[in-house]
Amino acid sequence: MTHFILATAGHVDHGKSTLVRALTGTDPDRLPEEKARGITIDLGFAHLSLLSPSGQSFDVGIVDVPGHEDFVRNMIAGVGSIDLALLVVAADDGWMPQTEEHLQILEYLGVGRAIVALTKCDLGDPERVEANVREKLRGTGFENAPIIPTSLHTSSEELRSAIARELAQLQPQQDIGKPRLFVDRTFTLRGPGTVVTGTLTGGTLQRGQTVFSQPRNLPARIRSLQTHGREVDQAGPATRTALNLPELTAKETIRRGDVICLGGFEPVTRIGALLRSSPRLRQRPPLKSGAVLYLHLGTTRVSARIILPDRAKLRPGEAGPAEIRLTTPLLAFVGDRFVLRDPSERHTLAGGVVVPLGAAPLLSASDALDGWVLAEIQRQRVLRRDAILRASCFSSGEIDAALQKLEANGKIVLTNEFAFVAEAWRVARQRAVDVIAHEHETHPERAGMLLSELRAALNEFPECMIEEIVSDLCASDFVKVHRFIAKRDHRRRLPPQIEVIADEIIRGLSGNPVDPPSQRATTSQARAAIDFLIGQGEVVQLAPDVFVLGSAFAEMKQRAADFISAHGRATVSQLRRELGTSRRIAVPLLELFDKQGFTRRVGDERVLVR
Ligand SMILES: Nc1nc2c(ncn2[C@@H]2O[C@H](COP(=O)(O)OP(=O)(O)OP(=O)(O)O)[C@@H](O)[C@H]2O)c(=O)[nH]1
Ligand SMILES: [Mg+2]
Repeated sequence: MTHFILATAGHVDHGKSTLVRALTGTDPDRLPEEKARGITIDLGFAHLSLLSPSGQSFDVGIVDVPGHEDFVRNMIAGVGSIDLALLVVAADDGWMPQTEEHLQILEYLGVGRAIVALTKCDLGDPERVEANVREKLRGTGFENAPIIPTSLHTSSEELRSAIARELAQLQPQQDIGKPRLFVDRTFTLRGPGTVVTGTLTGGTLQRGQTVFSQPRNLPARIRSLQTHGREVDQAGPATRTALNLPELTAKETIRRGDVICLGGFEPVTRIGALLRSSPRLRQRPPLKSGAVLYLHLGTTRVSARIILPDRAKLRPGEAGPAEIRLTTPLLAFVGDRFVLRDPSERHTLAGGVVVPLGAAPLLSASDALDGWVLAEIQRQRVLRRDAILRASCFSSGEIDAALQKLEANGKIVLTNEFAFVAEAWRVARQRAVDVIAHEHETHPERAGMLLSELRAALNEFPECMIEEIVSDLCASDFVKVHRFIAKRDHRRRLPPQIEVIADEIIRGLSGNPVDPPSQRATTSQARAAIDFLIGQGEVVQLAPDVFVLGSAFAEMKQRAADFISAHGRATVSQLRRELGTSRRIAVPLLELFDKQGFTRRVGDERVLVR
């Protein structure tokens, strides 16, 4: 069973609702006012099961839209995520203003396929109107759409098979793991409570799942769900779905225009866009930069200021980038299509697609995703891989493929977790190599560069980038030793002027190795010399100014071990006497032994740790 959504379109009174009733047996006009006036005001819904010529079964959710020019807003809400349009033209009336406007809206919203139903063939001149319709479709995406003559008085069988033939050629909507239900109706049932209905796209919703109503980010659990009046455990893309969300109280908290989705998405008040104005449009008024218009996306309509960065006006037939500032937050995914209408709601001025802010206009659709991914990373310089275009109409597989391609083209650098702009990465990495080399040159006595100093030297780059660069360096010619990073071939050595001081220190400690005089390192050179000697193991530091030669330390350790094993335990003064040293040396020496886990203090005595 493959699911599709079909919506009607076309001028008022051309027979859309009559056709839906003929196809499905359901009268889509459900409001008393609609029945009274004989026109459709709001969206109507029906359901059709079809078999394709090859035996495939299709489950088709049908949305019937109003044709009257006062209700274009409702029409747009109905055709947001459909697979196939049924464009209705009455043979006695021909191509009319809303036939044209609806056609443009379908194109702006990216509807790829349509069937034209030529209705009221019992009244008009079908041949002449068909030729005219064919003419009108020339140059649009629906140029080759089948035109099927129909009438109230004849069977709808031919139309039914035309629909099945078209659907058989369609790619079913993808499950990208990001379900969104664009709410078009909410009502409250005594008992179950709030129910919302809408067209589900982009993924699957399940019973028991916690969802969020956007843009107000209200959490709710799905107690039950239905498609076409049947209770189901889950619903997938391209299904008309009803959700029972008892935690939301319908009237105040949820209404048409809201979106039900999973967690992790945030509504925005600024979006990037590429706009397109139909060449067929004789637009009055023109779309001017700075204008405040209505933006229709999904089932919602919000007021928005349109900024055109590169032109004063968008003329018919033109396309260009825009920044859109919204007066109320909107959940918009990159890749979403929308329509712009003038504030008096008389004219459809343009259509567009949501892109990352700052994305350059792209001509070829095949590069669009790569360009959008790159724009996202460029805007932030670095992004966690799992955050890139999360709010988009693309699956994580598609985004990952785009990342690999950008990496292969040298535009970005990828690590397990992050994506970086290649240029920033290259600059930062080179800076790291340079500062480490400089550190080795100016301080050859040091083990390397302190990582904290490296971070400080690169502080204009993001922390995570520095961490990844350190890992990258250490995978090649660099090593990390404790808190230092150094070139793998770095050998510590002393500059000549410090070597003289180091020699003096060694001489000072050698006179009486077990009880040498204190050493106070007052100059930075003396400190560098001592650090070096400690690093090399030539000197061991016992207390702030107390040092012994490494060899003396090893010897005293051995003698202490022998003495304690012979006696089982020993006091500080016993060991001081045994080692021939002073309390000044013995006390910190034994504390260091304790710290090294060589001895342990028991009362006033030391024992050996086994
Ligand atoms: N003679 C004739 N009348 C038709 C035919 N199809 C529809 N009608 C009539 O045309 C009128 C309008 O039909 P609807 O189906 O309500 O038209 P619609 O396109 O849904 O109108 P809106 O939803 O208001 O835009 C009704 O009175 C229908 O009975 C047809 O094939 N032949
Ligand atoms: Mg109708």
